[in-house]
Amino acid sequence: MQNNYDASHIQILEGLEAVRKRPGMYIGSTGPRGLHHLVWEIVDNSIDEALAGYADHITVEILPDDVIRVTDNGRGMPVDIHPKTGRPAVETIFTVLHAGGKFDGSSYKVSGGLHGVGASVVNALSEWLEVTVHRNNKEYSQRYERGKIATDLFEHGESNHTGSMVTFKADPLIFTDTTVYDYEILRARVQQLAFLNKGIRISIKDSRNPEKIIENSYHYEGGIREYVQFLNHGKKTLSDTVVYCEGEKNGITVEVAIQYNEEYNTTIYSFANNINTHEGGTHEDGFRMALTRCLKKYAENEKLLKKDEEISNEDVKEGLTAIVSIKHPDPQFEGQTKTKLGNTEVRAIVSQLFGESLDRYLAENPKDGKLIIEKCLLASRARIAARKAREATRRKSPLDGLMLNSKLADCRSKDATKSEMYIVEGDSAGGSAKSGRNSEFQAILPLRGKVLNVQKVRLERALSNNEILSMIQAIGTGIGEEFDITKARYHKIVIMTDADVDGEHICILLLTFFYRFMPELIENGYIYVAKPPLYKAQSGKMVKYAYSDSELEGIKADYPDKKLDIQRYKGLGEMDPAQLWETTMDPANRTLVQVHLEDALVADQTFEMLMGEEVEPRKKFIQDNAHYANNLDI
Ligand code: 0RA
Repeated sequence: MQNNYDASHIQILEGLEAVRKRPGMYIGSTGPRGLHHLVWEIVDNSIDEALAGYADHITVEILPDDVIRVTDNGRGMPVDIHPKTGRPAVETIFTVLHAGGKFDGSSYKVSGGLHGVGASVVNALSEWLEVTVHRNNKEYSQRYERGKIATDLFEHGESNHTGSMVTFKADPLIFTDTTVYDYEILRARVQQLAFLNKGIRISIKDSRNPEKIIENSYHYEGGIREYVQFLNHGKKTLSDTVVYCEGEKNGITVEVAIQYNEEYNTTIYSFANNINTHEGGTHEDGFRMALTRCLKKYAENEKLLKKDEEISNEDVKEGLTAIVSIKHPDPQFEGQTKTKLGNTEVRAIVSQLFGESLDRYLAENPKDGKLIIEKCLLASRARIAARKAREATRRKSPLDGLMLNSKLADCRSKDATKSEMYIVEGDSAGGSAKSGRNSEFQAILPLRGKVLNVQKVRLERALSNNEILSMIQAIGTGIGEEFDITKARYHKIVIMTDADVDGEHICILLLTFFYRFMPELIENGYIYVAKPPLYKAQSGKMVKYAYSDSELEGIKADYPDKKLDIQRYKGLGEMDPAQLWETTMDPANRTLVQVHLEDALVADQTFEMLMGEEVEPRKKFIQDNAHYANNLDI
C-alpha cells in the first residue's frame, strides 16, 4: 500500500510539474486572460454541483492581495479515502491531472471551461491554495503550495451545513505580467453564467479595498429569457413576449430564447456547456435552419406573401436577438479559436426542438406572427432594392470604383505583413501622427467627426458614411460576402484615440464596427488599440512617461529627491510629433493591446448599454471605466 502510494505520488508531482513548465498548454496563456481563467476553472466545478441539483448559491470573492475565494453550498467535495491511492478524494481532485475533469465515469462535467482542465491545474499554478469542505457534519481543510501538499487533510470538528470553499493566490512566478484581477471582467462573466444557468444565484464581491467594497448578485429564474430581455433593453420590441424553447434529446439539453426588436442588426449568441461559441457551429446552424423554415412556412400558409415575394435566411435576421444554449456530455470544439461546436447530431436536434416551439408560438400568437413576417418582408424589400440599385450602377460592390476624398496618408511599403495603419481621432492628432510616424511602414487615417453608430443602421446605410468608407477602402479587404482577408493592406490596424471618455467612446464604436462587419480582422489578430501615456513627468532634461496612475506613483517613488514637473495629457493633440512617436508609435517603446473577439463583443454590448435610454448605467460606466483600454487585453 505504502509503495503503491509512493509510486502514484511521484506521478502526481510529475503531472503538476508539467503544468508549471508549460502553463500555456493548459490555460491558454499566462497573461491576464489565463489569470482570469483560473477563476472559471474553480467556478465551473461549483456550477456542475448546482446543475446536478445540489447547490443553489455560488460566491466569488476577490480578497486583499488578489486572493480568489469560490464558495458553494453543495454537498461538499468527497473526503472519503480512495481505495487505490489511500488518499482522500478531495486531495485527488486537487493533485491529479484530470483529462476531462471527470472525478469518475458515472457523471460528466457539463460546464467544463474552454480548456476543461480542472482544479488540479489551478492548484499547480497557485502560490498556495486551500480547500475547505463541510460534509458529514464536519469541517475539513487542506493546504497546497505550488501544487504540493503542504498539510494533510485535517478534520476540524463539527459543522451544521454542507458546501465547498476554495481559496487561492495565483503564483506570481507563473503570472509574471500581473496577478491583479479585473472586477468588471469577473462580474460580466458571473452575470452571464447566472443567465445561462437559471435558478442559480451567483454573487461576486471585491473586498480588496476595505474602504470600497463592491458587490453584485445575480439570480434569474427566467434564465436566457431574461438574457434576451437584457440585450433588448431600451429598444422597441415587436412583442413583449420572448419565444422560449427548452427540450432534451439523447442526453443533449437545448434552450433557445428569441425576441425581435425594431432595429436592423442581429444579435445571436450561442453557447455549448456555458462556453460562448463565437464561431457558431451545429447548434447555431440548426437554430437558423428552423427559424427560416418555420417563418417561411407560416407566411405561406397564412397567405401573408404578395406575388413574387419571399423570405430568405437573411431576412429573418434583421432585428433579431437570440440566445442558443446547449449542454452536451461530450462537446467537440473546432475552429480557429476552438469556439465552434462540431457535434453533427446537434444540428437536427436543435432544429427539431426549436422548430416545434416556434410553430406552436406562431399558431397561438397570430398577431405577433404577422408582425414578425411584416418585419421580414421589409428586410426582403430593402435587400432587393439595394441589389437593384447596385446592378443599375453596374458595380459588384458598393465600394468598387468609388474614389473617396479620404485623408489616408499611406506608407511606402507594399508588404502588408510589415505595414501598419493608425486610425487616429481628430485632425490635430492626425497631423502630429503624420509628422511623427515612420512613413516607410506606418499609414495614418485621421477620422473626423463622429463615426456612424453602425448598430442602428443597415449595412447599406453604414456604407454611405464617409469615415466608414475611407476605413474599408484603406483596409482593402472589402466587406460582407466579398470580404477577403488576403487582400488586407495592413496586418496591424491600430486604433489610437484620446485617453478620455470621448476617446473610449470612439474606440468602442470602432470595435463595434469591426465586430459587426469585419470580424475576421479581429479573429486574425489584426486589430490593436494603442495606449498613449496619461502623464509626463519631467525634471530638467529627464523625461518619463506614465501609462497609468500606479506607474506615475512608481516614477515619483523612484526619484524622491527630484522636483518633478507632472503634466497630465488630456488628449493626443497635446503631444508634439516627436513625443507621439516616442510614446505611442515607436515599435520599440509603444504599448499595443491586441483585440480579441470577446473584447469586441463586450464593446458591442457596452455600446448597446451606452446608447440605450437609461441614464444610470451610462453614468456608472463613465465613472467606472476611466481607462477602458486597460481591460482590452482580457
Ligand atoms: C459529491 C460527489 C462528487 C463531487 C462532489 C460531491 C462535489 C464536487 C465539487 C466541486 C466544487 N464543489 C463541489 N461540490 C461537490 C463526485 C461526483 C463526480 O464524480 O463527478
